Amino acid sequence: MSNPAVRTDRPTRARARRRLALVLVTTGALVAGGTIALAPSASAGTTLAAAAAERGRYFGTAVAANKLSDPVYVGILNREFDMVTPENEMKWDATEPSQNTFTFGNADRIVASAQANGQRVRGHALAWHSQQPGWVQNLSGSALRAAMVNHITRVASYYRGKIYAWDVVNEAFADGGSGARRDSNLQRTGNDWIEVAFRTARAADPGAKLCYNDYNTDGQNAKSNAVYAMVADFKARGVPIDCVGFQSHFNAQSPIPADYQANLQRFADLGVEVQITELDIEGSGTTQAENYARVVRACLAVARCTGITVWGIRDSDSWRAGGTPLLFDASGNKKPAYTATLNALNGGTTPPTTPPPTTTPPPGTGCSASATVNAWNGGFVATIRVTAGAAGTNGWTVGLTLQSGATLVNTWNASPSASSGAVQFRNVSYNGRLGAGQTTEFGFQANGSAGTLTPTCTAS
Ligand code: 9MR
Repeated sequence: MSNPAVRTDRPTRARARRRLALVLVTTGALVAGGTIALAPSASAGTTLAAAAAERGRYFGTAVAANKLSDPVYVGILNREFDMVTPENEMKWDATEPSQNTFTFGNADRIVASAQANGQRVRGHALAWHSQQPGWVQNLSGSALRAAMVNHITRVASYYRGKIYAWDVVNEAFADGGSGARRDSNLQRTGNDWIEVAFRTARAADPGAKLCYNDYNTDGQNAKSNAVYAMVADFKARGVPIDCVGFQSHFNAQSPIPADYQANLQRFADLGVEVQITELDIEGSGTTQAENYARVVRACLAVARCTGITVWGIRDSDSWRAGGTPLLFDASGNKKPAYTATLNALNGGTTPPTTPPPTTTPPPGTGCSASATVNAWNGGFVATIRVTAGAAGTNGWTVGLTLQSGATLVNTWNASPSASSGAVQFRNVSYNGRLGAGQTTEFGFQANGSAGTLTPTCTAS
């Protein structure tokens, strides 16, 4: 987060490259005639964050402010994770305990710790029916709606530029087969409360990705179908939404759905990022380990699944401590689930979803690019699809000219040369090589108007 105004994936990847360089030095990789001989295993990340970064993803954890003085906890946190979600400290009861009086002390401690350790932050959660302070629980109608807008504005403005993604709205749909909204005081202010929350968050923190987050939406069911319909509607109408969070709290009663990956994929196909936001899986030993590996493989198989967050560090830190659902035991030792997660991130035996071409395609000029735009008043998100020609690509650059007054806020899966005017978007390390006819997508968010975007693609 060195420059929150124009963020790309580069800080994380740069960190990963530094870690990789360290691994190469410490493992004594061969350097002959200026060429590094890199066996496949030599690129394996040795921590969750490094391994995930090698795959273009983050690996995060929920953090509790009152544990930041525990050296074992902090040691694991800063060794293994590159994304942090305050577990309770950014919720409404914590940040606005009485109306218009804001308290950010504990949340600030987590953000400061993350920044000091090169980690990004997921903000959780701006609008939710639970963990509301008493004064909110006593409001209704237009007074509650105004309080919600004020809360989102103040909290998201306070952290403006410091948050990778906000869980703008949490758990707004009912369980069971109804596909209805959850009844709550917020819902009773009017069905449009969710889109008002998203528009308010965009105005307050335009550089942050804005997510809808829920549980029991991990497979295709009536609840996830209802969320899917809402996201599709928001995309169609230009309501700003960038990501959907799948909490993924699993146990015997709520196992990993067989169609977990397919469900992530169908949301991704709507043009939003998908993120696994609160992962924990009750169990132990090899069964738990294999379940963690399944989740990791599902995310890696979905190009727009940008990261995984586990809901705590040690089993003893979990909201479900009795179910020992996390990656480290109470003493901070790595469990089999940790090793399985790391191995899965490092590739394991998982077949890649888009196998790289078996021979290096000759350099060619052939690729094409097309743009789709979701605009709202004052900003837009563009998704650019790159398609390789018959020769495939070893790398690509997409050029386009932003309309006067338009400025890049945030770019994913590509590296921009400038933030306004004529911009060259260069591939990042993991999406430059495309086989003949293969496609990949990158995107960006900008302030201002999109106008007509005419991307041109050059392959190398
Ligand atoms: O882990 C959180 C726990 O410490 C709190 O007591 C609880 C209160 O509601 O919230 C837990 O986190 C929840 C998260 O904010 C939203 N999804 C479900 C999580 C587990 O309950």
